[in-house]
Amino acid sequence: MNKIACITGASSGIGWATAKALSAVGYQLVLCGRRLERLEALKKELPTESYLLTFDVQNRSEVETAFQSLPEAWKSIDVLINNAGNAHGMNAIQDGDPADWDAMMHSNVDGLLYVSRMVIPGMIERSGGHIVNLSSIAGKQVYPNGNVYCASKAAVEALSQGMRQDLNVHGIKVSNVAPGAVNTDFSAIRFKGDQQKVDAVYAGYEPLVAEDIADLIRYIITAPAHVNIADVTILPKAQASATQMLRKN
Ligand code: 8X3
Repeated sequence: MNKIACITGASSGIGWATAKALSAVGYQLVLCGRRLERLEALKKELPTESYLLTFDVQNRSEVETAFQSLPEAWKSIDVLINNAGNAHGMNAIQDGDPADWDAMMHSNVDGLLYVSRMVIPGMIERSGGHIVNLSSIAGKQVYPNGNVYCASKAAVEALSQGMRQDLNVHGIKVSNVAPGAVNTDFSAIRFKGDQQKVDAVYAGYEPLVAEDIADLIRYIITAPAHVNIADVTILPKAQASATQMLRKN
């Protein structure tokens, strides 16, 4: 029987590309997102079977109801990719919009916890599994005006370590993936559609694309059973740190 991987935030970007990469190597997929029509479009592109769950990771009761509704054949999740999350706004701390703070902390931190809490008990029962948490270079290095986004990803870093420690005894691998600049709709969401700001983020160098992260995730979860790729930072060649980018005009 094929292994089952569950991907949150599958309706776009890294989640979408990861679904394609894992399906291509035979995984059946539980695809999670808020937009059913996007998940349906993705399902049509995949060579393996998938099951769709629509919910908002920020809403704990929606998360619980969605996972409780999984048919028996889809309950045995082998791999969980905690990908859902985003940045909202980029301001000095005194100018930050508390609604943006809530959105980042609720999706990037609380959402990851709610989903993990629904999936981990089954992994423990089956004495195995693999959780991949999508962090960011922002979780390792704070940068000006990144404040709350950086804090939310620093929390993901801590949770990856904590999960690895608590789940080690149950034979569950936990991996942390920290990308730098990836050209998805990340910046369009962060800057609320301000195209000038979006273009400035990716100007003058070749950023990563979602498929680069998907390739890495595929590698991480198909590594030999005795290997755990615990923590990877993945950057464009032009990027040396959260704030240092080699740009050419
Ligand atoms: C995305 C990378 O550098 O914009 O998490 O924070 S960065």
